[in-house]
Amino acid sequence: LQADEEGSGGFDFKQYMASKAAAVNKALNHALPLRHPEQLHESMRYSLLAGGKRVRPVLALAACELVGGDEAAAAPVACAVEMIHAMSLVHDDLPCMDDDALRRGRPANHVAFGVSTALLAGDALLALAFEHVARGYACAGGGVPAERALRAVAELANAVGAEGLAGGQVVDLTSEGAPIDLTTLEYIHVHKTARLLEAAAVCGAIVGGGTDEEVESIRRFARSIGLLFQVVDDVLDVTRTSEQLGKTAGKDITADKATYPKLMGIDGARAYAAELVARAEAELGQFDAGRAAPLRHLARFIAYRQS
Ligand code: GRG
Repeated sequence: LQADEEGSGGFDFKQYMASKAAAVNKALNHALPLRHPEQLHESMRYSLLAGGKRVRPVLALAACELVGGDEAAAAPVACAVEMIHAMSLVHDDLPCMDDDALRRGRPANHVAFGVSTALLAGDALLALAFEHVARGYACAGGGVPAERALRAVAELANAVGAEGLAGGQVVDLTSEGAPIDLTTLEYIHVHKTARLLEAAAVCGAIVGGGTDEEVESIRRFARSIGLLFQVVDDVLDVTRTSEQLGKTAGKDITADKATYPKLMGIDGARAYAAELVARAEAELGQFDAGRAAPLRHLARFIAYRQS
């Protein structure tokens, strides 16, 4: 999508993302020291601490502040969603899943550490995510009542399991090679991508003390930007691939993959992306405009990115 107006309103989104991501990186490094058994911890740290935009933790922090919570209250869930994200990437790259040798421009975890260690590192990161939340909110840490912490744990677990990432992944894997319709494509992206973004924002809003209505509005916002993320990715794939094909005799990387442009046409996919960003922004309408600025800019960043 092309941004029709800058509309930054004096808010420096790049600076906001950079400072939040730096704080998250520090907390993650602290949460996962290198200790015995070193092979396992090195493998966990390799995938948790190397790069990544940290979009999910920033969503958790921003949602918490949007409902009037203190940023510190969201720190445990912000770290947990990134641990879950990291483990899902490690497992996604395994030979029995997508079988990818590269992740974020480096060897995938199983290429660097071997399949058994990568599998266990993923499991251990998932366990650490829940331990980190439980310990972070034990003794009303950060002033978050246990009842809110428990609701956040249930939200996270639901996002990981059969109704979330694992469910989306199985439908993706079992649909491979066969033509799929828009409903199945949407199911895969809602579960594989949008669900964890949604859980990140919802958990931030819960621990921040949002009302049920606020939490559900933030859920709809995050689900829209999760889908938007995927639609824009598919549109960019088409643009990138045709540029590449213009220069070299490269192969179409999307040849055997169902995408929004294939199922809706490129103009249809662009119109859908515009609708999703409008839906996301509409959910923020009920909140204080200043407090909503980070999330409004995050939605625009996802919509208007060029790579
Ligand atoms: C959760 C138990 C359990 C198993 C994992 C493998 C799997 C089940 C699910 C796959 C989930 C997956 C890899 C979804 C893709 C998500 C996605 C859009 C990744 C890219 O996110 P970015 O751009 O990545 O935020 P960075 O590198 O910036 O962190």
